[in-house]
Amino acid sequence: MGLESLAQSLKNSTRVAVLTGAGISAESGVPTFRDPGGIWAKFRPEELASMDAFLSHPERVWEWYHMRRKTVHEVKPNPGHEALVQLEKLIPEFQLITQNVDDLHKRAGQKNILELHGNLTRSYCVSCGEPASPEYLNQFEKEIPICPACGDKLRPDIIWFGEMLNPDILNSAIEAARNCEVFLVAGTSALVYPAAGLPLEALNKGAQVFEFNLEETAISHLVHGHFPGPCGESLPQLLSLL
Ligand code: BJW
Ligand code: ZN
Repeated sequence: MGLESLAQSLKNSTRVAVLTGAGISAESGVPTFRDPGGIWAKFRPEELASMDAFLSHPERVWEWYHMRRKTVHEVKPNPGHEALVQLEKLIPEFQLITQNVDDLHKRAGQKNILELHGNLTRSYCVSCGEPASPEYLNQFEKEIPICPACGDKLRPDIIWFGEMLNPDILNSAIEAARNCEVFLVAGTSALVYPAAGLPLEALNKGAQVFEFNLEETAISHLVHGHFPGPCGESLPQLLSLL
């Protein structure tokens, strides 16, 4: 199915959900996880994004997160993020579901967002659970941030491998996937679960599912349409047809 047919389906839809991944922020200058040159090209995920890694090398894990916070602070949302903000305004029931932790959807002006994997600007204490403000966290540029309440280590408010997603957020995402008429998937390799199961939930309930990605992914053979190319171009192109 082509972009024009998708635009027609969107015009006839009241319930639309969109799942995004690292690829939508690539054109802003945020490295992806699994592409050549992406974050995982230099480090294995378990070496950084797990509680085991944090317990054995908290300074290395924080160094990585400080570096990423700096990167996202220096970049801006791109036309892909902006097209989704415009799409939200046209659809009565619109749900954006993101795996990204970079805050760029919010900064672009997106309203209805479910952040499945947390957010780089947030942190909380490993002992007392107290969250720290982004302003407090910003005082730390290299070292391990310390909880202002109890003095133990803060950790990023990010879902690491082997950790449960927030059940309320995940359930809302599953509900949106099951209830929508059209489900768009943009810039994700669709390898990491449970997020990668959402397009399958949508398909099972009879939604039309479309993918925007540079490459074929784990779900490309299942979807109703695959739009190749950078989503900073393809998503605005879709918007121009609405
Ligand atoms: C473009 C583009 C452009 C580029 N335009 N496109 C075996 C089977 C099933 C599940 C498991 C399993 N073994 C283990 C698991 C569970 C595990 C999992 O799924 N692992 C898989 C790798 C197999 N999942 C979990 O652990 C989750 N928790 C869980 O399951 O809890 C229950 C449980 C508890 C206890 C024990 C077992 C289970 C938690 C997952 C949390 C994921 N967190 C991460 C890291 C956070 C760290 C951080 O960000 O700081 O989240 S992983 C990392 O991957 C990050 C991302 O959100 C996530 C998804 O990546 P994404 O966004 O798809 O990026 P890429 O790089 O993979 O892809 C980019 C895509 O964009 C590519 O396709 C490009 O082509 C494309 N692209 N430029 C368009 N311009
Ligand atoms: Zn504390």
